[in-house]
Amino acid sequence: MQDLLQKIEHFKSEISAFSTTDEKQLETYRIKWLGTKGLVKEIMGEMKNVPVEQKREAGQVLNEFKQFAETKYNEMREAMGATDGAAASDTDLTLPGDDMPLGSRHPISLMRNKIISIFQRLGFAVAEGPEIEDDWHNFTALNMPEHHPARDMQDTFYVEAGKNSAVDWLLRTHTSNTQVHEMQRSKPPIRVICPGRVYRNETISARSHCFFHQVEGLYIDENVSFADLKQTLYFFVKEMYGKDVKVRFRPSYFPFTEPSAEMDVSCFICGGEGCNICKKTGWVEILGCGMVHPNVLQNCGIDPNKYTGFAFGMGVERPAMLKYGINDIRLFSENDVRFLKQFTSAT
Ligand code: 2U9
Repeated sequence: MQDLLQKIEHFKSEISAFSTTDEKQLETYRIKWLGTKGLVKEIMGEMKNVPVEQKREAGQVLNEFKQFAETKYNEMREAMGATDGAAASDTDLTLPGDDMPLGSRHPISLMRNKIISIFQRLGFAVAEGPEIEDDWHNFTALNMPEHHPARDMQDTFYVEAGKNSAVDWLLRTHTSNTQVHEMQRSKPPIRVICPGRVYRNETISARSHCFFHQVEGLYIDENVSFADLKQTLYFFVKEMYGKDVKVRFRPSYFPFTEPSAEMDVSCFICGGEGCNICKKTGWVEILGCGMVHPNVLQNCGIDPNKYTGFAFGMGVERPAMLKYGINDIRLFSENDVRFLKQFTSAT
């Protein structure tokens, strides 16, 4: 017992003599005296050697010593400006809170939203559909006969179906499945814009990926003509690329539209002079379009003798790459925060 008291006196004078305003030294103090393997714990352990009749007195002395070491620690900490012990009156509750850190929009979302908002102003509604689709909604309904090359295994990711499945399931190769669902679900007039992710079994490189994004549109009503298609797309181009861009249509082929066309705009990088982006042609292809094939209307339960319609489709990645100067399509899906945080948080 005498030994214990002497030791405590010795420790107390060591603690009294110590003072610091340095965080590291304070932490060293904490570990030395108050840590799980510190001297306070150690000396508390000596209680077991104290004779029973002296245990009460020893307990008091030890507890007092522990408080002494703790008080010293708290005093030094407070003197260094630690705030967690601050009294309520020190806190100004009228101060505005800290700003919440805001993320940024993905460049694909920014481009998709820009495209969508232009068509929304023309009265198109946004529709979304499933990414896992059956063969009928992705191909058959769209006038793609069973042995059409676009159905080849190399282009389409098929999903392994249950043993007794009567249908082939796949990852949609375009968002056109959504328009098919819309046509089945409602009657004309139909005016929808269908954004979403699509999948194709292609080798991944800087230029192409096995999944990418599209925005497609569909307008069906009585007397819808190719003139309506052109007028709608002219408006889109002016809003998207500026009023001075020129537009041209080239005849094309898609199984689901007839006639079909591809639309180019005068190169918005070089202004038509000829550069790498337009491959010195002065024109950049931006979308495909056409009048909905009567077979497609029929397949989806719409009378092709009463109604006509136009459709169009465009990729999102390429315009986003041109707008933001991105040279590798893989950056869009790698989720590298250093890449993502460069884009605005606006819609
Ligand atoms: C229905 C009927 C017709 C959608 C269309 C295109 C032309 C087209 C491509 C552009 C670049 C796909 O992302 S891309 O590779 N799309 O050229 N898409 S017409 O036609 C439809 C859709 C649905 C019911």
